[in-house]
Amino acid sequence: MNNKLKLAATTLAVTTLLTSTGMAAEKWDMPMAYSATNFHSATGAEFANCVTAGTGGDLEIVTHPSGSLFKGAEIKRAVQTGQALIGERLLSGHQNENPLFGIDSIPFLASSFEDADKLWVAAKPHMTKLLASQNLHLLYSVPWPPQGLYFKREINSVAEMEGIKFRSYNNATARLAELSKMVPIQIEAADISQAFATGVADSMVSSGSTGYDRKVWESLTHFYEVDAWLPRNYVLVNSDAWNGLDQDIRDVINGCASLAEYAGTWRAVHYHQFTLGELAKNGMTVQRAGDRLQSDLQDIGVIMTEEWLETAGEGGRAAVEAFKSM
Ligand code: PCA
Repeated sequence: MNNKLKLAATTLAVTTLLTSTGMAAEKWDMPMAYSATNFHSATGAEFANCVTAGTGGDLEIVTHPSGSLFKGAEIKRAVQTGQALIGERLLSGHQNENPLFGIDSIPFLASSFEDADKLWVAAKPHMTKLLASQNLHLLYSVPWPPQGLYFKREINSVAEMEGIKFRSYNNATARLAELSKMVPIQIEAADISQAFATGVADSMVSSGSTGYDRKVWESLTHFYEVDAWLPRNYVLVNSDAWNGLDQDIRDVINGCASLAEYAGTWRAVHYHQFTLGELAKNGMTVQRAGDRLQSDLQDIGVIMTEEWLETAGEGGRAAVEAFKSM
């Protein structure tokens, strides 16, 4: 066979194969902000496989972790505008746009997995509505493990935190820094190993999971369990793209989304203890915050809760009321 003929034969064979196995009619790239090894990214990858397999390849979803397609701060806009049709984002990163996005980051309002689930149930209708008004369809949401404090030295009170450079990831974390007289610096999780290694920041509030994923023991020494809140990641779909799908495809996506929410939450619970153990194994001091530090932080929590409720609007306040009555 000459080369042209060979090419034509190969093309025909490939086309026949793809047609007979159900060729991917549509491909959606799914930007995600956190490292591939992170449990949210692993859950997202399984969700994507579930949809691809469940639709027989009619809709293929391909995840792009580590902010490789869009950085965390860009993902929501990318999905809103259709540059990506699906993506995962820490919505509290958009609290300055609407306080409701920060409902999961109010210190000590919901500080266990159980309460975080209840808060999610209470907030979901309001969040769904808000996102719908922004051309976004909310698919599923998974919590991060409880947030604790990382430092480069022993800390026993908020007074001892004065002047420390503090890595923040949303409004609430920046406000926490201000109220404790630290210096907030907003940095995406993907960039924190570098920030700590070069002294751009010396502390943060985050989960054991992020400390483990980013190997922060290379720079930091102490993790204090505070259980301040459990922020959430949310998987969003461009509303036009969602509305354009056949109902049977949407049914598959919804099924995979429920599974992902359940599996991701399960992972968060188990990953929490595992990652705290790993921080300790790698030389960090891991312990509950002392009474003084904990009560200082509770005082800050009271201020932040009041501030949030003042700005939250009816939807936010109704969600908090509904949560408290559960
Ligand atoms: N990790 C993310 C958000 C919350 C968490 O535990 C971060 O530090 O950016």
